Amino acid sequence: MQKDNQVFDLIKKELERQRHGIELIASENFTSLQVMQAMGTVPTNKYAEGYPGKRYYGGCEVVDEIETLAIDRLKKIFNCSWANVQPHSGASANAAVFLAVMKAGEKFLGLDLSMGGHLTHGSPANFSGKTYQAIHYGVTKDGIVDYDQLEAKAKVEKPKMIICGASAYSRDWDYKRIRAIADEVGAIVFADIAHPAGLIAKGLLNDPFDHCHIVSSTTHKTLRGPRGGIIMLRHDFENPWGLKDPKGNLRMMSSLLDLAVFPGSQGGPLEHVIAAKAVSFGEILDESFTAYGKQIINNAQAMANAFVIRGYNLISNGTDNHLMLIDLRNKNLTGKKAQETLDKAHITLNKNAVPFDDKSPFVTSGIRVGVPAVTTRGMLEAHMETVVGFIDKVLLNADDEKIISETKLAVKEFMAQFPLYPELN
Ligand code: DSN
Repeated sequence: MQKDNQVFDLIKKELERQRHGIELIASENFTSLQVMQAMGTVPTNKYAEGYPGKRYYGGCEVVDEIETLAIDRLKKIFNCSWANVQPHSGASANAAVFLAVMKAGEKFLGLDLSMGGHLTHGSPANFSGKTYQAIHYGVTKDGIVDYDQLEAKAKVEKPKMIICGASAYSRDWDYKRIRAIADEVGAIVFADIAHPAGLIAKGLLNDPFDHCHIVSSTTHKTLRGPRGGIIMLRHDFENPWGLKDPKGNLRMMSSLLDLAVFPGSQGGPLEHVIAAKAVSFGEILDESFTAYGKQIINNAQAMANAFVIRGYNLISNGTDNHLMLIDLRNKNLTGKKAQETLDKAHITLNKNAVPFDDKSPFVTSGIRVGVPAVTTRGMLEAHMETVVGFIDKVLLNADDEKIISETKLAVKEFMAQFPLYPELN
């Protein structure tokens, strides 16, 4: 068969786009070459419904070894007793958690999407908001999770589950306090650590595992693996909520979650992606990943300072993790205009609602800026100053095509210092 140049030319074009641009989308990263290589391999041909040692098809002995290795490595990273590596994405992982724990119409509490939460934490547009009764907590005027509000709502509403975690929140979480609130009302605590997982993995942020009953994550953000999801338990438990499997049997939480992933919400696992997850988990276990995590935090703080010095208004005035949320209203710009203008200069980030935003989610008053990807490319604190300099220049001259196009050239030249996949051409 002839090589499909039409598709491979487009993939090459995307490689060049990634090489020349400054990637600041907080949820993106660059995997190692071996993670990508593992993904493009023969386990993609294999059906393996079920779990290692308990499959519905023959010929699963090798993918059993691959999946077991991925599970063992993941358990080691987070000091867990159980893990499921099959979810195709973070949203799939979260759907499985809901399926395991909640019945349709039951109540849960999550951070409002407009305050930094995630679609799967109860947005009316998502299964979580359509199938279950979502109650939301928010952040204070200072941009910090409003734990008092969370507590008050939990006491009044008595939710079955409390979700902590966010997709646009720059501060660490008080998991201990959330667990204490949950214990008072008898709720399950579910932490979605998709964003900060790589920092938690190396002990650089608070550890959710001892306080939260269930933890999910994506694998492609700060964990720097292939696109995918995972679910973990540090301590398995015979659940005190009387949760039952579809046949009405009481089961351990690990078993309910396994059933909720397969056959509850997914079919055959993507064993080639699980192989790539295993490779990335091996990289995380290496000591060098600690230095990577520390550099992410140092870069985020250097970037936050560089923005503040230039008069930008950071929600919560800074960051503890890999991202920051900037309110652009004092710069007379919307998030949409900022995103579109920066895109022209090959600086990629996303518009984002800020807490108490007066604009629609399609326009927004803010931008979210993250440093995991530029840190992977080798940037250090001093480079953050240069990057913020580019951003500021473009935003101050958002209608000046000449300045934007000059900045695009300067960005390309700057990025040449940080080669991306030099082995590929
Ligand atoms: N889309 C992801 C993010 O950007 O945070 C969340 O799913």
